[in-house]
Amino acid sequence: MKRVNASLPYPFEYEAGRAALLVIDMQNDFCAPGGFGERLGNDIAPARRIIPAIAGVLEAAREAGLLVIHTREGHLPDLSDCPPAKLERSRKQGAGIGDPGPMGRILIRGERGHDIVAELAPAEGEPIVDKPGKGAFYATDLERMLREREIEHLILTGVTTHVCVHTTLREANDRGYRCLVLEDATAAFDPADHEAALHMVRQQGGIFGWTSSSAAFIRSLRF
Ligand code: TIU
Repeated sequence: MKRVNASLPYPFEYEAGRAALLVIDMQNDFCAPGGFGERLGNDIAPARRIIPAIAGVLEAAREAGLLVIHTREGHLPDLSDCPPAKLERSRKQGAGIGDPGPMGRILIRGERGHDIVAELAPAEGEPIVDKPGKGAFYATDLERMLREREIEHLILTGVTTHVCVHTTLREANDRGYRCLVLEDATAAFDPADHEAALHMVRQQGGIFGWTSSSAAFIRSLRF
């Protein structure tokens, strides 16, 4: 059993063979200029800043043989998997899903904006879960994938802490997974949203799970 001593609200224990690292939506659409995130009116700098921390966690996780799963938010080219409500709001905000942008059509599968940033490119064999929503469980094979591999613990990284990371965390928590959110390997466009989201994880004795630094998690993997 491995143990993250410095996690909050108390030490997080896990078995490496039953843990998976989730890298959530580290796509050009959220991390690069002209993508969905920036066009929604956000500063994408916080999303870019966590790339090195995630790269460090990825390296340690791969070395330890943890299952690594990447997710991407996006829609089919014909928008048939995009709820009208989501589409309407994106258009009102000037970030119309499917509209042309500097990296191809916004938030559409197969376009450059939809790609994971080069620094965090998935390694051969690492599953990529394409999701139409904020949560990684809704309308995807993620749960089957995790059950097949008898995964019980999830380590969450990526963007944005209060939207796709939190939705995935809540979906996972209700399914019985024990979740650790890495504080410096997740980001929101507004740091206040990031801090609030982390607070919500660990309040009430860890109502949704645990949080720790990525260094504390990496230390736990190596000992
Ligand atoms: N991946 C993800 O968080 N999608 C979002 O739309 N996030 C926002 O904060 N808008």
